[in-house]
Amino acid sequence: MPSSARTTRRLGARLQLAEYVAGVLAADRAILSQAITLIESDLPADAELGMQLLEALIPHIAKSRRLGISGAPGVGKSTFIDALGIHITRGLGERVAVLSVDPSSPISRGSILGDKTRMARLAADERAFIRPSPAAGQLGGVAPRTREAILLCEAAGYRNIFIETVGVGQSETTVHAICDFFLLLVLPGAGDELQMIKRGIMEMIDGIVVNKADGDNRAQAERARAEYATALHLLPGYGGWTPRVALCSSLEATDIPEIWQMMLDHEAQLESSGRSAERRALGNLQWMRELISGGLSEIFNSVPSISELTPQLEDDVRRGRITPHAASRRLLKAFQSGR
Ligand SMILES: Nc1nc2c(ncn2[C@@H]2O[C@H](COP(=O)(O)OP(=O)(O)OP(=O)(O)O)[C@@H](O)[C@H]2O)c(=O)[nH]1
Ligand SMILES: [Mg+2]
Repeated sequence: MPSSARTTRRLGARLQLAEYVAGVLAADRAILSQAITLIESDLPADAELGMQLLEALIPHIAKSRRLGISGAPGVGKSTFIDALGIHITRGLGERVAVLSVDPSSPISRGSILGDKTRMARLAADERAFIRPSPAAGQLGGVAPRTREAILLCEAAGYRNIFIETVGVGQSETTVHAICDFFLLLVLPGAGDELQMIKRGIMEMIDGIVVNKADGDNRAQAERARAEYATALHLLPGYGGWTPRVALCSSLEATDIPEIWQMMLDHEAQLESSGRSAERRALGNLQWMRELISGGLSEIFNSVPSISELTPQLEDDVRRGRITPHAASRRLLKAFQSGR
């Protein structure tokens, strides 16, 4: 390595493109992590280098299993991923990458630390790569660059990629578009969550795990499973797949092989019905549209008259002096004449 590269690494600055490429392809976890930091950066110079890196890696990207794991805070997502990850690495000899998305709230500072300790066994396994990323205020429940991070992990040869997100209602659409299998973790007392699921996200779910089905919770968990199964049964399913419900104690690592088998069954079913490629294709389409929306708002906000007008109009909307509709029309008009 040239001495200049050593210096930049020591300073925590950027590496050369070739170093990133070689490091990611060699599955060097430190460099993979730095590569994700690069693609998460908003600095223009990083954006350019990040783009070059992705382009250089595209020919090496192999299809992985992308598993989205969502659920309310504290339901046990990290503990579950630790147990499932260990089953896959130690039990099956395959590699696992975990991208856990942190909602960047004050509470979440604890949760990043919590994630590290709750995935302690997996973190110590050399076949695993764990990377928390801030969600940076995105409603999607995914980090702004989760898709790019997935591609980097795929280029590094991770066959299984888990994406841990906190379920916030709306997040599921995006997570669903990114993943091949969307798993929702719930607690034994079904109630509220069942209502939420019925209202909006039922169609997104490929499987439900009733977690913490241990000790005194077991009987209640059984009842919850029956309720969820009834609700899921009303769905038409797709590609010949009907979502399933499983019980699990992540703490005691029970039923983990069965839950992994559920994903494999789903994979086989969607492959045979041709829906697997379709789901990826739709996800890519959504990604392109999101990139266009993002690009358009950048162009919009870079017009001087817009940056001048926006703070005042936002304040007026907040105070109810102008309707959101009228404010948006004024801004769009200013945009059209300002270009
Ligand atoms: N009894 C029991 N406790 C569990 C189980 N799974 C997780 N827990 C506990 O529940 C708490 C939260 O677990 P986490 O794995 O951090 O939950 P999480 O969903 O990742 O939480 P956030 O990332 O903060 O949203 C911890 O105290 C775990 O030990 C389980 O199967 N049974
Ligand atoms: Mg967690």
